[in-house]
Amino acid sequence: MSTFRYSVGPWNVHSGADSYGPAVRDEIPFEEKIVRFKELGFDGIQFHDDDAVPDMNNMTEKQIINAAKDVKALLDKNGLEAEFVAPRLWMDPHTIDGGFTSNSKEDREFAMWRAYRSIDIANALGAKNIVLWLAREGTLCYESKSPVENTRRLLDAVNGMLAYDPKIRIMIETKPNEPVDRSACPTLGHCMAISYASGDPSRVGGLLESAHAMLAGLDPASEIGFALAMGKLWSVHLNDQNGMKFDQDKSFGVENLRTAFNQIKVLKENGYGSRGEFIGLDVKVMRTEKQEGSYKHLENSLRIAKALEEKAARFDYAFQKKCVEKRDYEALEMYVVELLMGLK
Ligand code: XUL
Ligand code: MN
Repeated sequence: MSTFRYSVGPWNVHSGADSYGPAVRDEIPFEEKIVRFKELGFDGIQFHDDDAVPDMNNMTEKQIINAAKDVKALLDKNGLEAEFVAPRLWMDPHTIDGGFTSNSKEDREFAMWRAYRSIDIANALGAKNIVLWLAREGTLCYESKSPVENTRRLLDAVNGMLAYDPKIRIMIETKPNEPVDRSACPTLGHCMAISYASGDPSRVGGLLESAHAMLAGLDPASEIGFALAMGKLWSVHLNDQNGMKFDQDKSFGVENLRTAFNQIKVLKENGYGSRGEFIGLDVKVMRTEKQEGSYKHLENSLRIAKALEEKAARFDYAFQKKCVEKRDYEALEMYVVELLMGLK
């Protein structure tokens, strides 16, 4: 029995286009994805603002809210909960140079408009959280922006959102690079600093993505543990990554099984999920997969995560304690590897 509720976003099933080649599979309609997600065993859906309301730039504020209410009805019909809404501040002509940290005042205002609309959409969907993946908040050319001003602008944007709605919570999804070279908020440590400097630290927390931590040269389980210790880990994007290269969004656990185990273990040990948190699986199927394999990465990631939940439940804490007392970490390490190999 799984102790966690799992979530997924519509972008996690996609047609395979990348920077070097076009789509290789057909687009699957949004409604069809929602039904399939439920069948696969997901309980939560994650949204970008324009996943929920596609043509929002050309709609009034009232039209946006009404369109989001239709999506809420679709979720209700399928027994699904909306986990968060994230303003998609990286696709638009207004956000070429970033949103909150853009050098253009007009573009910064556009970013705030999208952030406020995202809060409206979250409220219509019944989601308590806004996610900020700060894709283009940073620099391609280092001297184009001041790192001090970037940080202050980010903080102002967070404070603006907190003031707009007295209940909404903001989770920063940290990432050190890609698509920018140097990001304004690369790790959960930076996120915690923004939280404590904000107008309401109790409503600003973090979302840790495994691959993003690895891109920063950090261990995802330790990043998770750090934010848990602060009481500020409100979501995760579990996936995997082979080293420090482009963001691969591989199925959870397929490259770094022990690290994956330790992410599940630290979440489980600290009661993650007991306050309604979801485990998001931010994974992408390989471009080589055919149409019928469009959901295979989600099935595989769920299977691996649940199998690791079982391994974590069987972890022998008495043996661990003995090893620690004797300072025999070789024995402890061998035990973990044998557990993962099915030899224990
Ligand atoms: C980007 C990433 C995004 C966010 C949501 O690296 O992880 O999918 O999770 O916008
Ligand atoms: Mn993510």
